[in-house]
Amino acid sequence: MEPSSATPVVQTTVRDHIALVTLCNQPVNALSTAVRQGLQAAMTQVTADPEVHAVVIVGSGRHFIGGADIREFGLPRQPPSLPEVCQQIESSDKLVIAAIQGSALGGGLELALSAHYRVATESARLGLPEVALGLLPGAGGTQRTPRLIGTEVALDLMLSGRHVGAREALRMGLIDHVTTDEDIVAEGLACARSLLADSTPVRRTSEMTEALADRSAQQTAIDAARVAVQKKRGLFSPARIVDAVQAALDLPFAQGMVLEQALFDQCVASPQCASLVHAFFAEREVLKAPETQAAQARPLRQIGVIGGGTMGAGIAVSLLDAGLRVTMIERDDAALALGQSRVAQVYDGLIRKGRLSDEGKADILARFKGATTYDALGDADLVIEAVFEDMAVKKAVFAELDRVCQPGAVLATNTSYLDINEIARSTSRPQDVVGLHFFSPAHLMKLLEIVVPAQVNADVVATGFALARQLKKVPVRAGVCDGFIGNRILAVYRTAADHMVEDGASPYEIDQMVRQFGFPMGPYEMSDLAGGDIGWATRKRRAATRDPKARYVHIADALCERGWFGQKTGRGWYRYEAGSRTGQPDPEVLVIVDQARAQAGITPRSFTPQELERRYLAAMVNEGAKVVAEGIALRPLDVDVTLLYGYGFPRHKGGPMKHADLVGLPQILADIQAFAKQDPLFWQPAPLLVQLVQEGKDFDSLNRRKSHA
Ligand code: 3H9
Repeated sequence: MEPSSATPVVQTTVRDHIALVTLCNQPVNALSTAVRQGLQAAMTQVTADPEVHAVVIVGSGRHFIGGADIREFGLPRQPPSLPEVCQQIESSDKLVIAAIQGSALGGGLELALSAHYRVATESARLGLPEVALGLLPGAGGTQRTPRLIGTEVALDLMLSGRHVGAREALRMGLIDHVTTDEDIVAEGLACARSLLADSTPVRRTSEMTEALADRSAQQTAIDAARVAVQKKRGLFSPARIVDAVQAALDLPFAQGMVLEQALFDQCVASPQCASLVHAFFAEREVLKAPETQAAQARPLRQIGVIGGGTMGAGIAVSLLDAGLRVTMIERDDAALALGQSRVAQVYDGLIRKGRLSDEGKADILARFKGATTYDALGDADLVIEAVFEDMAVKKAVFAELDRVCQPGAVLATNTSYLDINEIARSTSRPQDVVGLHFFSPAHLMKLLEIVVPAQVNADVVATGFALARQLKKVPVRAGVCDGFIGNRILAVYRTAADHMVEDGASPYEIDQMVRQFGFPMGPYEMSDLAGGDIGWATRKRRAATRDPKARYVHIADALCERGWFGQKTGRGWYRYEAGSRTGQPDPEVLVIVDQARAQAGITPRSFTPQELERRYLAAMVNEGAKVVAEGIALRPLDVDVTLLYGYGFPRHKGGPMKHADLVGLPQILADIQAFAKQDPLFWQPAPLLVQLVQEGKDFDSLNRRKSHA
């Protein structure tokens, strides 16, 4: 079969009266302008060809279609639009079959819903994930899906954005047939032959009425979705999805399409869409660190974990979940037993929730060993150290690793703050030493900072990235400094919050503002959750090197001196009833705050939530700019991904640097300069921020430059 027509991205061949229209736009056959034009031309051609009785649409490569081309959002629109192409497909008098393998997502599924029949391989994944980009399905998805499968299931798909497997899609009525044969072209053609043999008529989704027949049940589902959506604080597109589905129930198809288009346009123009699209590309861009392009990862089979505390155990679970073999090292039998039981507890929790069987747990734990001597690590390909944050302790561990590990083993430290260059230099193999900074709880948190010391080999860094992929984590490359990307920035915005508390805001107001902004919790709730003693230890460590002229707020220390470490002690910034993880504001804390103000000679003033937010965010952005300028983060987007995945920054605001771009850098700089009038030492504008404002540029302009080694 020779390609007979059209553009290179859409190829059409005809055999035995069946036209095979193949999308060839790797990697995911996104519906770019060229693809839409190619499809339009192909459909025009096959519709006019009397030799063609049916059409099969397939995607080449791994996926059917990954959706509209997200890179085209924001560019001037080129005809034909995707709704027009879908309409042309559906209007065809010749049978059109969508034959789906891999992913059929967003506009890809909408295109398939415009076909008259759908067949999918067993492994195919289908979904309408536009909501995750701040959008709604804008190529007829909000109108055709309810007509095909009813409002309840359609709304679930559109509001969750979840991808469903082919079997579930079949049960829903989204597709007509699942094939166990993965040769989708053969299956699509066979399906077409069979439908033609049975003289099956075309079946247009837009004309279907059965799924919406019970209007009252359909309306009930819409009403329930509207209530659920109101609880999704601050998100723009979900309410519009519900409005569009309401139109599917109330209006003729053509009018529903007009409304869908108008609502889609509102979503595309929203800052949330810009932020979510930024997050989508940023989390893919972080994978392209220079070392991953330059070197091959070393193979990983056997991993050592030093330390069975909360962090070590969480790391061990993460590794076990990825199918790796793990040996945990602790200093004695009792500590080892405790570490092993922490790991087992995670799996017992899953068994209690019905998500794991006893046999499943046994299978996992068969790959898990413990030892009290480092000699057990002789065959480890990678060792991750997660012991107490103390340089002498860490160096002692690395001396042992240097002694026992095979040549080429990767030696990683999970330190949050310490100088990894110094740790590396203390070994005879600094080229093998890297930072793998997990976040607690390590088996759940997605972020993994890959910290790159001066002497490390590129393939060791690449191994860190490969490990992250295996663990299903999001890796971000970070340079060595106190706190790397995330904790360094956290220290600064937390300090800004402490200043505001001492100046007159209550910690509860700040937490509320931060939650209102979209974080899951505020800095003081976070401190109570993590344990105030952790920050206290860090502050003590830094005391000797702290600039004596820098403002220092003593309130957190005063709480720690009373033994108020947060949830684990029942008191911290909040009070916790026995067994409760929800804190109540504590009047005694406010008395301590008042005393601190008095001691510092501060007359408290009030802050509006907007003022609190501007200071908090400005501190975050300013330090983010310094981190980028120093090369600690490769680009602003690396800062964004770090804050999104490790610190709860709301995804629909894109990360601090994207947020700053949307607010406008001149505004952020003006704020910092105004704050600097009270405290010029703390509020020193980042030179990079000043430069970008002078040049009229934004942070995103730095994301577009090539990453460099
Ligand atoms: C939509 O459809 C709107 C319509 O309702 C209405 C229109 C009017 N566009 O993830 P991967 C790139 S909105 C452009 O590593 P995988 C991606 O950036 C869309 N580019 O592959 C990456 O580029 P690079 C609704 C896209 O195999 C490369 O492809 N659809 C698109 O692990 C490989 O990506 C979605 O939200 C796109 N649509 O996973 C689905 N998709 O190599 C978004 C991917 O330069 N996509 N790229 O870094 C996905 O979820 C996954 O990519 C998918 C493949 C599951 C398809």
